[in-house]
Amino acid sequence: MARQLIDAELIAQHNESAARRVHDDYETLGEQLARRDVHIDKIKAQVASFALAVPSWGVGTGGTRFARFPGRGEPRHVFDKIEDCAVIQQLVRCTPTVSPHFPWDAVSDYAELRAHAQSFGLRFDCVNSNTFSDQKGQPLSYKFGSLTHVDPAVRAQAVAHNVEVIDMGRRLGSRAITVWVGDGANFPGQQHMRRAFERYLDSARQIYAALPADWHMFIEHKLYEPAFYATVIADWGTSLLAAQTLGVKARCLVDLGHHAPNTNIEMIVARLVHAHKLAGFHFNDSKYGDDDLDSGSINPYQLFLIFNELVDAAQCGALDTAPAYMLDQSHNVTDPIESLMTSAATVQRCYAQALLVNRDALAGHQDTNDVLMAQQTLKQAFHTDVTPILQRLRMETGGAADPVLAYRQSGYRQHVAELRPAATSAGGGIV
Ligand SMILES: [Mn+2]
Repeated sequence: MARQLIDAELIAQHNESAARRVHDDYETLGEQLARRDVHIDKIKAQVASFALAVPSWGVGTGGTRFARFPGRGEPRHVFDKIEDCAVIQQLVRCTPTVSPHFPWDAVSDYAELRAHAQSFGLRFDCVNSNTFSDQKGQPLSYKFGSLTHVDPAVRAQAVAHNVEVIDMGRRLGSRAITVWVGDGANFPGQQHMRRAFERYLDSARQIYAALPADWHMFIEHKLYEPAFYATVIADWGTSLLAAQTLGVKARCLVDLGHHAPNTNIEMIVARLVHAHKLAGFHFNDSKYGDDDLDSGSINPYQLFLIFNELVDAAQCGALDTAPAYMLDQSHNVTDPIESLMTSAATVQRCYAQALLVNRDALAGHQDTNDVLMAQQTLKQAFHTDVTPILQRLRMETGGAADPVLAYRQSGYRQHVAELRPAATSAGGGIV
């Protein structure tokens, strides 16, 4: 039995007060879906197997380049972060894994950390390296790049860090490392663009060579920032080129915020699925750039359309491995636990909605060029409120009908605020 940080009795009472409403709403939705020949219990069963990881850095308050406003009871170290992740999982029941980021989550005893997570029923997802900022005591600086630096000694240091992260991940039971580099140029002429990419490939090959047999290397692209003029791994095309050059264990990770506004991300998904190179996602939302806002807060339809591609690919047998799903957000003005729970449910919601797409009808409309009915077929699924499915699922698995309400009722934040003195300088770790 996993340890529980929120009183199970409180959750039971919370669910009891919601039980009648959820029951009636589920029955009503079931009747609606039955008229479309969709069996609600089958959808619920499919949604039950959906899971996504919470990033360890997500439970701390983020910040911008202007300021960071610390929240109350922020986690002081990775053990506290695991506890906050455990609260999220206890209430939403679709976030059973944590994605750690090094060096911030480095510890002296990885067996102890793994056992700590396991005591809450949590496992570790992809590990993340950091060569985008300098750490105290680090011999060589990444100011002018890491894996692509002109100095071979800096590149060697960056490679060694990634290899070390793989080793830490191996001890934690991870199966993949996500590599994002901020390397690039801020001004024209600063960097020889072709040679910088060749240096990247040379460094990446060394990381790739250190992967255990059953591991993957996820390459995360990002359009701009901190390099404002030219980023070495700027887009999915460069990422795909690198992944294809490195080998079968290398795949492309899509962070939704790492694209220009209005980029058709669902089409990128379709291309990567075609190439058998889709690693997975960092979910977030944005209005202007890499805003790191809560998933679905700005453009939920885009999130739905991404899952529409994923569900179609899965049902066609086009996915050779299941994509890795993770949230990657920065919470500046909300309680991180509340944002992460809401975002997890939002991603889960889009998956459920994508399952409702009438694919036979859609294929028929596509084949007859019935444009209006094709898009209406997608809209019908997107407009369906699947809340009762998500609520019932949570209630059946020990979670809360309304996770944020139950969390607030629990007083967890006030409790940890007393236990955890205010941090003066919590580390970063947002990519
Ligand atoms: Mn990311």
